[in-house]
Amino acid sequence: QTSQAEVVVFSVPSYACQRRSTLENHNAVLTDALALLAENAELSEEEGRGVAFRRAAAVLKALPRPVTSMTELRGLPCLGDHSLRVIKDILENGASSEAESTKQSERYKALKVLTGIFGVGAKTADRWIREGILGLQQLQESGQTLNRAQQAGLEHYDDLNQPVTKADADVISEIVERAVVSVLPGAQMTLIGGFRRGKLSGHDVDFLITHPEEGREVGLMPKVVSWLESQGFLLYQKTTRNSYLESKDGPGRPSSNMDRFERCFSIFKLTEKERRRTKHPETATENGLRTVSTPEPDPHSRVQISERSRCEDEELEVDQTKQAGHKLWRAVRVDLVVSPISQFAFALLGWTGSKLFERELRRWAGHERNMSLSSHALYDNKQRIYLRATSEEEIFAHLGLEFIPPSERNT
Ligand code: DGT
Ligand code: MG
Repeated sequence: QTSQAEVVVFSVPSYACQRRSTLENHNAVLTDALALLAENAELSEEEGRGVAFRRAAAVLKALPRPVTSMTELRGLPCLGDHSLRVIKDILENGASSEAESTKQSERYKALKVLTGIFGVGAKTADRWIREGILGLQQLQESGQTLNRAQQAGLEHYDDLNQPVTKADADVISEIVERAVVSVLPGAQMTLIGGFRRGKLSGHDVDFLITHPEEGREVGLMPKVVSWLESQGFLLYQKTTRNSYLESKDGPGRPSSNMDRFERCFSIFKLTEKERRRTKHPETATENGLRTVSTPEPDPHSRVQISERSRCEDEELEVDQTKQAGHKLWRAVRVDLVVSPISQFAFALLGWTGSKLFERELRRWAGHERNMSLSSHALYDNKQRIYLRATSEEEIFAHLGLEFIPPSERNT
């Protein structure tokens, strides 16, 4: 005997930024299917449909246990007719026929392969597919003109489609830290993106760099890039000015700050030697910030001894690796962002993700608070003022939201 009260079991707030979403997921079968349909919609440039599936998946991810019947979903937000059909199909038949047929479709497979090339987006992939190019071989034979990013993407295709581990992200953190300390003592760098949210793997490694004195960060990116280049760490890099004003994010930022906010898309060459060098990365401080001006406390002699024994181990291991025919390095996508300290909290919040969490924060700000949030600033449209913040906590407070730590932004 089931009473009405027992049927309504789950209660979930409608905005993802009001929820605590850890990496735990009790409904992976359902959310995998919805994520696949979301991805297919995004790759077909049907953004609205993509977001609808992403929101539905996020609600299921927030549930404390597996869904077993449709009645349990009553009253939950963000579950549209289409998503409900997909869920019903899975609960009744064990799989979603739509997700399965999408996964098998030539078009989806081709879109996946082609957008797997760094520098190739949905538009380019679609054009190629219409020209009959469905795979890498066909692309290479087609004589299509590829830009520099796409050439690098094709060259390092296998590596870049291999997940980056947390361990490798830590090694790259060390390298970026060395670069930053060499070119500007006192500068600070923070691991952002999925790794800041505690993910154990990712498609790239993202860093935010700043300096506690406003203005000192100007010109920092080219110096960091030159240093990395001179040390042979970069297989590819393209630095762009932040294209915020060209994006669809809406108003929100004084134009004087615009030329201070730069981004570098790069491909790192991560060698076995670097991996060994960084066996025990320092643990980051609570907010993820590391001041890079502090010198290592190790006495010189101790460093030398450990270097020597490490070198011997290394030679042996390198020999073994060579004999096994393995490549001694891998390519890794790395994104660097430089922000002035006055915008640091906004940049940190904006670049930690997840993408849906960010989208939901902006939607909440606009629809519920009449404010415009970006990675640069928070503007109150009613009072017509910018709201200052030096921490993520303050931004959540301005927005009237409970603070959600990075590890619970895995929507
Ligand atoms: P991953 O790398 O696939 O494991 O996952 P994430 O969460 O690290 O995703 P990623 O690296 O694409 O982006 C990290 C966050 O940075 C994402 O939540 C949103 C933000 N983000 C990415 N691209 C842009 C951009 O062009 N502009 C702004 N404002 N934010 C961006
Ligand atoms: Mg990332």
